[in-house]
Amino acid sequence: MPRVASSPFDAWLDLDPAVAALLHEEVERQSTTLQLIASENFTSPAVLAATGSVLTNKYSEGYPGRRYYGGNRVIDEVEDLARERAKALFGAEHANVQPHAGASANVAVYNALLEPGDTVLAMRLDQGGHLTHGSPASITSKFWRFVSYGVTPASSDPEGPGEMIDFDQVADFAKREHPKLIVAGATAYPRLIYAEPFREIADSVGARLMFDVAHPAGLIAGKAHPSPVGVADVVTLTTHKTLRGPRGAAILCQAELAKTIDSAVFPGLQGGPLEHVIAAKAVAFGEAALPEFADYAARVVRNARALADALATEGFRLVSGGTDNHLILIDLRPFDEELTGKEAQEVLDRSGITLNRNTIPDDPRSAFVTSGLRLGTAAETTAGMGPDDMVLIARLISTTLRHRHDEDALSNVREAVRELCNRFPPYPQFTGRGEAGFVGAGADSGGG
Ligand code: DSN
Repeated sequence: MPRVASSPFDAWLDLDPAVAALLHEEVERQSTTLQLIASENFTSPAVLAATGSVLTNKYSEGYPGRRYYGGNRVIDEVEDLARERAKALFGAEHANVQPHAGASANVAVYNALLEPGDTVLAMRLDQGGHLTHGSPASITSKFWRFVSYGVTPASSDPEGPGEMIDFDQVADFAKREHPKLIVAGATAYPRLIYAEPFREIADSVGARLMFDVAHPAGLIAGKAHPSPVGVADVVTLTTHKTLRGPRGAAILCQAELAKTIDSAVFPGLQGGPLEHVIAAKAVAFGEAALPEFADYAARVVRNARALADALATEGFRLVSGGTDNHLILIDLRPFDEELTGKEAQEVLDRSGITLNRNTIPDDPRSAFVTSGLRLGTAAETTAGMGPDDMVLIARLISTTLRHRHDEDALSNVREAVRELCNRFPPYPQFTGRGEAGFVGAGADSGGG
């Protein structure tokens, strides 16, 4: 494996060459293939450094000022900094930065606000929701009684393409089922979700409102999307998607719920917090408060629109007709009735285009096979790509899928992908290729 002078892996190459080699391979993969998974991003060197720090050595069960172990003076400052930055960034009264993942954050909120068997109204997985929004495959459905809402049917009417959250259904189900909690938010819904209509429905039936902004958290922080903080009772978010931080999550709430939420996270659900990740969350919250992050969030949305338009031009049907956020959901059936999401994902992987298969609303195929693809622009926008690059990406996706049995065509696409990625290296400091700089700080290419 080539040694790169500036690679942070060099320091311990001789300590564990096997793992060092794998890290090197993954840097190469991320740098030479297109990262279009809607829930991924490229974090900054500062986020990486905090994640790989000595804070991983420390046990700190409890909260700042109330720990069960000694030696937490520095850790308390780290966690306080993360909490204060999260509160300032989102305008929240209270922040809990300990959840290890979005799934744990959601379960902690249910644990805080519900008794076993209580009714929750949330979006169904195949309609765009999340496993923890009550999927039968998730532990959440074993402890609480979930009723699911979905999106309106697809329509060919250009004035109203359909596949938007069905608020009549939300209101009807709320009236009929008397949920104690309504959950807003999604993982595969390309449209803006306002909190206010959910608040109105929740108030009409005396329910609490939780808004899961795992996906658009960075768009909200960057003011490209409106914030549900202050409208919803509780907001859960992940820190590693559009927010561009380390893998993890946080919960925001009003002061009156602070103690209940904190106790539900620890000791209710988790043990020792990952303070190295909490330090990296603090870094990410700090970066997201900078003016250039607002520019980044706007560029993510602009790129998603450009990619959506270009994919439509290539003949793909887009669920809901387009996008308002960072993600796009393709219904592959009109493009090619035989082509499943699974096969499309696999052949695109061979072309160097990384995305994920996804169910589409009322998908006739299973969640393992699917009829859809989900794409997002958060990562490649961080790398500096712009709208013209999105047009090229749409063409490369279309070429790959149309010529998926033609090895020469696939290898031409792979080469074009490599050339495109070479122009936008996410981690030049690790590969020695391209100009080293702060990832994501630059404006997009403005074109080609
Ligand atoms: N796995 C996440 C996503 O890709 O959206 C949701 O948990």
